[in-house]
Formats: sequence, structure tokens, C-alpha cells
Amino acid sequence: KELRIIGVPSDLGQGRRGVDMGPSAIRYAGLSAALEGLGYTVQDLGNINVPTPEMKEQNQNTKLRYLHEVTEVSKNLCNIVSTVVTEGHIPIILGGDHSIAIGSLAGMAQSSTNYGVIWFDAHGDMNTAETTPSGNIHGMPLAVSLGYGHEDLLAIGGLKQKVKPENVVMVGIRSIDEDEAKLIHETGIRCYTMAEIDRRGMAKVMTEAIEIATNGTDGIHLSLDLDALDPMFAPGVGTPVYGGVTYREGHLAMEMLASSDALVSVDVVEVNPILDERNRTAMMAVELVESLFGKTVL
Ligand code: DIR
Ligand code: MN
Ligand code: MN
Ligand code: MN
Repeated sequence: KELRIIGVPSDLGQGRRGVDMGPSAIRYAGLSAALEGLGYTVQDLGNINVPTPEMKEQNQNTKLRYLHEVTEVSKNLCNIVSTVVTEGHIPIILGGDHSIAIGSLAGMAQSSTNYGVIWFDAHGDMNTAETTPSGNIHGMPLAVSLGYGHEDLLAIGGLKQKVKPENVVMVGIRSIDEDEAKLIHETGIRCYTMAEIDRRGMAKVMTEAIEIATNGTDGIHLSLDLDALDPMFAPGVGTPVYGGVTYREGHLAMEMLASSDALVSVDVVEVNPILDERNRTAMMAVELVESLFGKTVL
């Protein structure tokens, strides 16, 4: 399989500028060369066109910020991802904030690949218009993909439910909003919190996560929010939360995914170079992606 890089320079799904520069930062950190070094054929398809927040937000009667714009970007990404996967390649989708995963998962669903999802994140991203405390769409993409949320977002790519809850796992969770928790329980998706990772270890957690995501599916979509990692290792994110995944745990998780040979697509999101220290969060992202695609010491 060949790899296709797609940049989505969007910061419309959250409140802090700079995450729109994520794709550039990750490319600058050497993503393509690293993957070619592992023997892959890589083609960078460039960036999707995304409006900036300074362009006036289209009039809307919803508290979801930039709903219209995020919907348009998601539709475009959906079509590109669907095409790439239908051609037999693996898309590596660079954010941008996590709202872009709405388009990635819609594209995966459109491609007729039957997939599971591993949502690697400090946050649940399971808010809806009813539960969101912020109005930020980056707190909603997993809910939308499971069929909960604003109708405009659900309509992207046809099919309302993009992934079955029994094949969805969250890993690294340590920040859930009060009303967001209800939907997590209602859908029954498996949520591996940091507390569980502490007690049982990342190896056991990932063994189970891979089992759940591959059970009856053709493969795994990894949605990698860099804020899953502890801010010590990934300071350049918009919503850092203490007590995250360590450097070693992060690599272990990616190495286990590589060994599973089940990866069909990946998002790398929330890298914000303005908040970063000398691009180290983007470099961390590239390192993790290398492990994800099979880099080992010997
Ligand atoms: C919070 C923050 N749960 C919200 N969410 C995320 O605004 O919905 N931060 N995803 O990265
Ligand atoms: Mn997220
Ligand atoms: Mn997050
Ligand atoms: Mn976030």
C-alpha cells in the first residue's frame, strides 16, 4: 500500500489560532522523508482549501461555531479520503483541529471499508449541540461519527452513522465534560482512561483496543490527537491536560498498532506551532507516525 498525505489547515473547530499551521509544522518536521526512509511510496496531495476565521463567519442560528465552514471543509475532505482509500492507499490526514475527523471518517465510510476507530485523545470529543460547553466543533467529531449531533454534520457523506459503537475505543482519556459523559455511557463505547492505563499498563490496553477495533472489521482508523500525550512531550496543543500518555507509552501504542497490520487510515491533529517550543510537538508527531508505520531499532 502507498501513503497519501492530505493537509487540512483548519482552526475553525476551536478557539485558538495557530493549529491551522499544523500541516506545515508536521511536514517541516520531515514526515514524508521519514516514511520514505521506511520504504513507503509517499505522495503529498497538498492542502485542502480552508477559510480563515477572519473571513466573516456565515450567518447561522446555532451555537456551533463555524458550522457552515466546517461542514464545507468536511465534505471536501470526505471526498478526497474516500477516493484515496478506494484507490487502495492509506490516507495520512494532517490537522488542523480535531473537527477535521468528521470528514475523514465520513470518507472512510463512503469508501465501503468496514473499519473500527481508535480515538487517541485526552478528551472524549463526544459533545453535541446540546452538551457542548464551548460551541467548539473539535469537541464533537466522535459523537458526529457515531450519529449524534447537528444534522448538517451528520449529513456529510450520506450515511448517518460512520462507525459502529462496538468497534470504537478511546485511549488516553482524562478530560470529559459533565453532560458529555452521558453519551459515552449511552453508546457503550469502550473508554480507556489514564487511570486504567496506570493500573493495567498500555500494553494490555492496546491489545484490547486493537481487538475491539478489528472485531468484524477490515481495519483500524487511528485518530491521533497530540494532546493525548502529556504536555511534557507535546506542549504545542490548544487544550493541554496534565497526566497524559508518556513518551514510551505513546511509542508502545503506535508499535502495537504497526504489529497489528490493521491500520487503514490516520488523522494527526491539534498540533499548534504558535503554542509549541521549537516545533517539538510536530517532531513528536512525526516520531509517533514512524512507529505507527513500523519503525523499529533493529
Ligand atoms: C471540550 C474540549 N471538551 C469542548 N474539547 C477538546 O470544548 O468540547 N479539546 N476536544 O481538545
Ligand atoms: Mn480531540
Ligand atoms: Mn484532545
Ligand atoms: Mn483538542
